[in-house]
Amino acid sequence: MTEKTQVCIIGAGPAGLLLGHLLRAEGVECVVLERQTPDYVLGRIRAGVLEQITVSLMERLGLDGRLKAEGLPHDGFNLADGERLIRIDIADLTGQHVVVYGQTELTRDLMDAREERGLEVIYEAADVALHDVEGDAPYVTFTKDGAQRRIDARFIAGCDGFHGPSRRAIPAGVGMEYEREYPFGWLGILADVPPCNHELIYANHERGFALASMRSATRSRYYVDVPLTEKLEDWPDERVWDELAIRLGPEAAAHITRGPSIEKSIAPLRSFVFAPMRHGSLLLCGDSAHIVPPTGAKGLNLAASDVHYAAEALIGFFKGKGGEAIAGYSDKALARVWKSERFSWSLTKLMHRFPDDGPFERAMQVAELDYIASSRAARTSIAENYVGLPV
Ligand code: RFL
Ligand code: PHB
Repeated sequence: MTEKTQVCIIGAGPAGLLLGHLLRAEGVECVVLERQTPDYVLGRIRAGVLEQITVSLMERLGLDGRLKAEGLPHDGFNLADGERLIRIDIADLTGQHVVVYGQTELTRDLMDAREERGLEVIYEAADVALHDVEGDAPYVTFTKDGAQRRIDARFIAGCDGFHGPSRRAIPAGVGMEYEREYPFGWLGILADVPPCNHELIYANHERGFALASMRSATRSRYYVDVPLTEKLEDWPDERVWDELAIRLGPEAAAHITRGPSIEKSIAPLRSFVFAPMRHGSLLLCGDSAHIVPPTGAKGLNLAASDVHYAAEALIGFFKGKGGEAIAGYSDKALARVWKSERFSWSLTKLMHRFPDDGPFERAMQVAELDYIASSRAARTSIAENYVGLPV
């Protein structure tokens, strides 16, 4: 069976669904192909902090009702180092704020609007493969319910995450991969207990990194960094709570409410960029083109800014601007990607104890934290990166 559309989007994570809705809102035809079921996609607990770009795309779509009602605006966050707590007052320093609203909820809002907005998403699409991406008549083949299908399109948007097939459809030698792996992962737990603080706390402790985050006034999300060799079985809930209480410092520890985890997982940390983000008729968006370590809360927000540029390019193309609209996509997206990569990498280096670090590296961390604590300029630099650089 062969179908025809203007844009075939691969992946129905936040990038794919956002792009699909933005294109449909401007009358561009598209189909989204997703390997997993909707429940599986919603079961992945990931990002929690939204920048203004992500909020404004939801506003533009008129899908921000629940986000406005249930999202928690945060005017600041904290860096903890042993017993001291350095507050980054992002509202005072930048005049902006971030919104704590889970990626799961954002994805659910986009999923729920599919029918009303006429966005076709084919879930459980197996063996997705991209063809002829270099020319102007690319197509995608896949299997659904045992039947082979084909979608012809003018463009393909690769929104299929780090492990998806889109980036791999670009011939070797065309692009360049920049990569840095970190010698630890984040072990995260989600629990239905009130958060220990009304703002996020990123902690650098001699036993390792910890983050206190939340999803609501009654649901907390916490992380500790662990060596990559560690197994989840070795981390019963009590061990995680004990470690959090030490690493987050005495003030936070006094307010931690313990409870059974409803999700627990270990995610490796990586910095990765693939450039360029377009090859012929294939545009890459989100994690398919780049990964940041979660320390800066940038991954989902970068996916949103890519989608902003990709929607502008594709809508421009179909509204008569032609190839010129598409030509600038990669450079525009990458300019913002590299700045977020830098911020995520530098905050990761500042807040984690690396196995090879000696007293000198630790002294550099202490000096930098002292500088941040004493300099409004230093705090402004962190705050403006945290709320998100201009699009
Ligand atoms: P996704 O969400 O991975 O979605 C890709 C989709 O493509 C599908 N797919 C395929 N579909 C069809 N055929 C195939 N062969 C396919 N292969 C894959 C997948 O099933 C999936 O549905 O990528 P997208 O849309 O680019 O979104 C990126 C974000 O998910 C990611 O950057 C963030 O979650 C990163 N991240 C955070 N970002 C933030 O902005 N703020 C945060 O606070 C934050 N915290 C985090 C995070 C990521 C984490 N982990 C687990 C990696 C915390 C953690 C722990
Ligand atoms: C989260 O709540 O999951 C979260 C918050 C901030 C980060 C990373 C993850 O930097």
